[in-house]
Amino acid sequence: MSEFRSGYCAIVGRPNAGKSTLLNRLVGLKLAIATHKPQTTRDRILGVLTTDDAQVVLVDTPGLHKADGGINRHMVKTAEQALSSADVVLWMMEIDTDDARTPSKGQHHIYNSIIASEKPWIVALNKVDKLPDRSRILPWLKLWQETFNPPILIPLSAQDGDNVDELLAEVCKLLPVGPMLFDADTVTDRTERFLSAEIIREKAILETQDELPYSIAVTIDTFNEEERFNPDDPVVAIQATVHVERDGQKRIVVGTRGKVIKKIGSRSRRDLRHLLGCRVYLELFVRVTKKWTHVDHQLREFGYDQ
Ligand SMILES: Nc1nc2c(ncn2[C@@H]2O[C@H](COP(=O)(O)OP(=O)(O)OP(=O)(O)O)[C@@H](O)[C@H]2O)c(=O)[nH]1
Ligand SMILES: [Mg+2]
Repeated sequence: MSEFRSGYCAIVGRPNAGKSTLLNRLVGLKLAIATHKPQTTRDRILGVLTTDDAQVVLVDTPGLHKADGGINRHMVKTAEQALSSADVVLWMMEIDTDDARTPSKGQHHIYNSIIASEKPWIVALNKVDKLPDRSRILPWLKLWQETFNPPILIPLSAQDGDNVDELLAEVCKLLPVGPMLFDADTVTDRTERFLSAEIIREKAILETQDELPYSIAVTIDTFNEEERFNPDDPVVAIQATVHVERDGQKRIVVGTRGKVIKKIGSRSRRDLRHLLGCRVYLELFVRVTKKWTHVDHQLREFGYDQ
């Protein structure tokens, strides 16, 4: 029998590549929120996957982008730290057009960080399902092979699950031999409180447009589990605040006659019920917390403390 392997695999890449979607797909649970908006993930999120032969601790990270300070700085630092403490680096990029696109400056920057880290690495070319015909993948593979010469290059679809098992097998081979790092039944290091706030943030992003998503933060004010184990009617009661930076943004999140915030609430409730496994009372408040994305103490208060 082969020896048990375990370790951390950081999933890094440009914003919107599909990192969080892949984490969820591999773990088989929705741990990380994923939206069409770049820069959705703001924190490191672990997803633990235990098989008979290995335990992979997947580390979802914020997209690597040019950071101008504040929340962006926190995001990039978080991703860089995950990369430097990983055993294996999985670099995800997305196929966004039919024709192979020359890797950008941002991609070269990521390549340099990976090489500097001296870790084993794999490149995943995500979103192959977007190609009208699978043979269109060949120019992408050729271009990426010629530009970066990665030791392993795998085309896949995190959304459909195509080739995802093959990727996982390659990651496991690169992990060091070692014992489990987490209990076999652990799936994440994040609390239900954190995951609940993220679900609400996801719905707020999906229900609003343009630049607003970048200004949204969600805090959980109360998380009452008193009735959670009541066999007749288990329920968790949550009060949460959606923070925005300006009055105009508050008006958008609330919507005419509260239409938007109500929609955010009902969509959140559905996912929260799934996460918590019981009925959920959810009360949402919207508050203007001026320029929170750039104010240090506010960032810390919201948990963005890198
Ligand atoms: N067609 C297609 N879409 C995908 C695939 N994987 C992810 N997406 C979509 O791409 C968008 C971004 O996905 P995320 O998983 O949030 O990407 P991310 O890399 O985590 O993004 P950030 O957290 O912003 O860095 C979402 O709308 C996903 O549904 C895929 O395999 N195929
Ligand atoms: Mg993400």
